[in-house]
Amino acid sequence: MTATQPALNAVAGIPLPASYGDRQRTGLTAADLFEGMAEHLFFSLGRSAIDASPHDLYMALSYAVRDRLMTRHLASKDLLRHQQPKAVAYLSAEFLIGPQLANNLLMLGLQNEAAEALGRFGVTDPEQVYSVEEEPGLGNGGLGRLAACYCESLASLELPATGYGIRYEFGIFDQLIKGGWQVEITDKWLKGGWPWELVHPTKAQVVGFGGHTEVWHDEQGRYRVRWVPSEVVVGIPHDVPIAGYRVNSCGRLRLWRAEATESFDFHAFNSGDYHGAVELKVGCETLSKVLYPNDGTAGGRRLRLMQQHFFVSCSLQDMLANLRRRGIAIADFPRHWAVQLNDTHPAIAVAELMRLLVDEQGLDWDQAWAITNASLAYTNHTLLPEALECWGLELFRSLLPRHLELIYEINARFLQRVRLRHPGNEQILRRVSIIDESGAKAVRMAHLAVVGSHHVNGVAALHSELVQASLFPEFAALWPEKFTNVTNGVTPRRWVALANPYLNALLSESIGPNWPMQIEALKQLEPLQHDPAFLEQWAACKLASKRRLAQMIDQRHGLLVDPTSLFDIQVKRIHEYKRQHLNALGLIARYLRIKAGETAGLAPRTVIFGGKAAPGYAMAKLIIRFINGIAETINSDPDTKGLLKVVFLADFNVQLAEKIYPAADLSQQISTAGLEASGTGNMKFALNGALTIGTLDGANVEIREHVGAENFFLFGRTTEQIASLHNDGYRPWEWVAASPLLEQIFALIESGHFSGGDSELFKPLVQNLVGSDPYAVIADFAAYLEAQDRVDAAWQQHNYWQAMSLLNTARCGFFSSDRAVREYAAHIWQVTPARVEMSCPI
Ligand code: F58
Repeated sequence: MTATQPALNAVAGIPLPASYGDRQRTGLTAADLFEGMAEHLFFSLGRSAIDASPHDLYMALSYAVRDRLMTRHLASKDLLRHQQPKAVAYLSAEFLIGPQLANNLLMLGLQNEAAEALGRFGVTDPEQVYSVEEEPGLGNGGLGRLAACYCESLASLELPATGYGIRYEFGIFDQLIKGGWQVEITDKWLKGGWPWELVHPTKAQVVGFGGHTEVWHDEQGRYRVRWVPSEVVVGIPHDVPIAGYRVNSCGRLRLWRAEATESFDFHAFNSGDYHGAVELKVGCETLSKVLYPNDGTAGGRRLRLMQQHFFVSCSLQDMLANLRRRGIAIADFPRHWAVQLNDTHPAIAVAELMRLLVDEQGLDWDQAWAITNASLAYTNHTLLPEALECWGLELFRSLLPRHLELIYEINARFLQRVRLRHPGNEQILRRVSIIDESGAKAVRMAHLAVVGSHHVNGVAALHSELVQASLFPEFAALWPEKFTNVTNGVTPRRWVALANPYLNALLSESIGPNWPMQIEALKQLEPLQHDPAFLEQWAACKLASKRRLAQMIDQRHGLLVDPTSLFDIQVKRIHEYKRQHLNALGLIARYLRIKAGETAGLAPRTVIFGGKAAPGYAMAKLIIRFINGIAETINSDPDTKGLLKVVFLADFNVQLAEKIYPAADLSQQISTAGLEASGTGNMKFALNGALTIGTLDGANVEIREHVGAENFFLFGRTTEQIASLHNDGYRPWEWVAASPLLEQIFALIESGHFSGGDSELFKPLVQNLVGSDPYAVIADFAAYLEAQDRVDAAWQQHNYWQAMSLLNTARCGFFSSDRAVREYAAHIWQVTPARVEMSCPI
């Protein structure tokens, strides 16, 4: 690569740092990177090259790469200042961005140069340096990872954007497996220093909590309300540059860290409410301490609401300050910011923006409401009732008294509209009200988000239909144009180009090196399904990824697996609706078949699981124990040799995922129909050429449509059939009694065969399945086994399998997050690309 110095001065007009132009800061050759690293080793880290550890080299290279992002970052900011394009504010309580170094090298086109520079420090395998990076686990799963993919696509498509969130000091826990059980360990991702963030204390914002409201009248005699919080907390922004793929622009993730102010609530203190005051003080200090695992337990709910308000308020104030700095009138807020609410976690934005506009800026209600409504849009990610956020009224009032008043006003005006449409229908009013009065009163955040947004979208076609038909039917009737679908997508840069270097090389050679930004080019692979020589290359790529994973399994778990066996993988959060236990029961059936000597037609398999259970979710943790019990029994039984191995890979995270998705032959997407909103792992697997065994759920439906029904192993009841199963009085114990196989499986489990003779251990799981089976595991069991038989049969025909695998990759371009982000941009945000003109080498 030749270094082309960006002509920043001429174009952007920003004052450049004195050292700009220094090759070690901005140059793009291996020699430049080497010099940059040497400088950072010495001056930023105080280390000499001779005794630099892999971590030192990681830090030095990261700083050198960050230098190169800075020119792009500043040029992008400058463009915003001068051209004033509309920008996206993506509000999300979670961003699971994964390791940064290797990804940024890919984005800048510096992978080879970095490898060479590291080579000059004596590093033979760059992975040894890249793998020391602690990834920021600032999310639980799919929702947080989606936010990260969208930030990357926004940057790559040159759409101006800021992702706003929380800089949790402790992210999602690290998972150990001990004695087959999940053990949670605190995630200390910041302990070695994290080189990718820039702190901006001068851009701090102040956020209030508690206290009371007061009425006053302004100079024009207008009725006004002011909120007098009892406690304030300061939000300090930490910015992470988000590189676009081979473009000059650079996006931004702005994460807020909470800091308590000096003062504490003297008023509450003096009035004798010492505990109240101290509690608030402690709460403020711990606001950005820890990410909440999604276990829905009551403990810590107060802190979670505080976290939500904290980052939303900081972010909205930041957007307003940004307009003020640029001399833009408040009325123009919606012309400059498209604010996306990633689920209901930031839904307090509806009330907070109203408060900022009405109370602080003095706008009248209608004007403020028009701005709020024209700015906000809401994405729903779940239909599960337990995941729909509601806040008890008393908790809400004690923390956000002014917001509750505003919500009552918003609700009153909204219900008035509903009343006009449905005169006398009190039932409808009760159903749609933002305040749930059916039991202990509570604020329904999803209703607040729907009322306050101009668009509401689900995340896959089926899910969006269900959002309208079963979750918000009354709202959809009232505002049909508000509801839409944007099927999720994943970035092909991280999930194929970076994660799968073997496939990346083959694709670049066969369809051209620009495929990561021109994903539809994957279609050109289709004719190659008939080319046996190409199919051999295709199979060789897969085998290389499987060998890499096999090595990792050996290193981490001391288990040898055969890379030529069928790699059958289910990785995702552990949850009953995702039905890892259906997979586990299927494994026992396979084991019994092997024990009975009925092995004809069985494909040798390595069945791999991975995923974390919420710490408070006992049944999910028992499912992990169950899988590990089965694994132990099967792996130690000589009869299974060469036919079946089972692995539970501990601590599934982005780093591990990058090794897993490329290595899969079969992807298990087996949730109960109607319950998985979309899934995104399903897309990562398919893009990497895995075939799916799956139900008609979430985005599986669309994956199957794209790849073709003949290249997808479908099974199971549909959403409607699941509903009628339950409506007709589902009695799973009768199904078990009618199936000799299921009887045998449960008898074996109850005998303690998978629990070292302990016949009690899995009782709660067995009782749950046989006694109620809320997720229809038993009802779908026979169909699942039958689909697995089809998998075995297809695996026997090597070329046929490889052709199906190729078609999965070729036809899944639709699931690129670029497509999804373009849909949001065109239909919801109304934002267009803003090109940073500086010559950037590719
Ligand atoms: C996931 N939701 C959906 N929530 O389950 C998945 O189908 C979808 O593909 C994905 O969003 C992206 O749209 C999800 O990950 C959470 O992790 C919540 C975090 C906060 C607590 C409640 C769960």
